[in-house]
Amino acid sequence: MMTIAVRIFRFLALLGTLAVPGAAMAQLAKPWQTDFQDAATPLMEQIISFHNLLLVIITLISIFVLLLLVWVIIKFNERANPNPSRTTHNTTIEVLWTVIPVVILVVIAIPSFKLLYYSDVIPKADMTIKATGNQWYWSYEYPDHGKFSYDANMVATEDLKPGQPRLLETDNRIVVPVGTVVRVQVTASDVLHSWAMPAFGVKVDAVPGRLNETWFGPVAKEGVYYGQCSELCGSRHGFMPIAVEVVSKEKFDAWVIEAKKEFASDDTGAKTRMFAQNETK
Ligand SMILES: [Cu+2]
Repeated sequence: MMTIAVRIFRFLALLGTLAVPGAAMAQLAKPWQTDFQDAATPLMEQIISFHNLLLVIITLISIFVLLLLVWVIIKFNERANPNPSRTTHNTTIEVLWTVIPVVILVVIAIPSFKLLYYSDVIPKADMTIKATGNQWYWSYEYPDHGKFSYDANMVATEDLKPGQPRLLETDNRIVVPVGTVVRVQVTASDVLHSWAMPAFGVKVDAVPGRLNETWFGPVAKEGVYYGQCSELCGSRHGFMPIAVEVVSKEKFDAWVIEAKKEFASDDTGAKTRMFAQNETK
């Protein structure tokens, strides 16, 4: 039963993705998508399996309630049952309809708390990135890799290169090595923003004057992953996307050397980055 419900959902989601030509290895929301993006990290895998568990539970409860309603309508309407019973108490059924929901809630609560702590407690991270939300772009720092920082502005529709998704591509991407656990520190310079990356299972508020922390990884596959600001932050809220490029360790080291030169110290002007021109593989 569980797998059937999940399969129906996955099939519908697949129908949605089939309609999109050539989106290849990039991870982004697709037109008519109904399900999650594919998980790129262990955390997102767990979020999806928890979602699937809940989906089965709510489906079963809904079907059960529907059947009860149908049963009552058919069996106990005025015509079928002209002399209704005068029963007001039934201890057995009252105990059951108290205990069973409690058991269901416990079944939900245990994996829910496990998942909550797994996502909240930051494991030993291999590197740190600091993301700052601005109206309306993100800027990034790599405190472990030297003093450089840069801005990531959305690529306007008319400037898109073939393969670059509209409203999601940035002129400078975040670059991280594959198979790495990354700590992300998130803050904002003006208003509330939110750094969200669906394939990683990450969404954290960017609050002015406060440093929030989250983490992602290890990302198993190289590729480009897309997210967006997920807190209403002003008129261009929908135009400050997040693009994370996961590359090999060697490519990352080469990028760091290049980025140090290009984005040295306080130069945060948006420039075209070394790999930014590589369209989504
Ligand atoms: Cu924002």
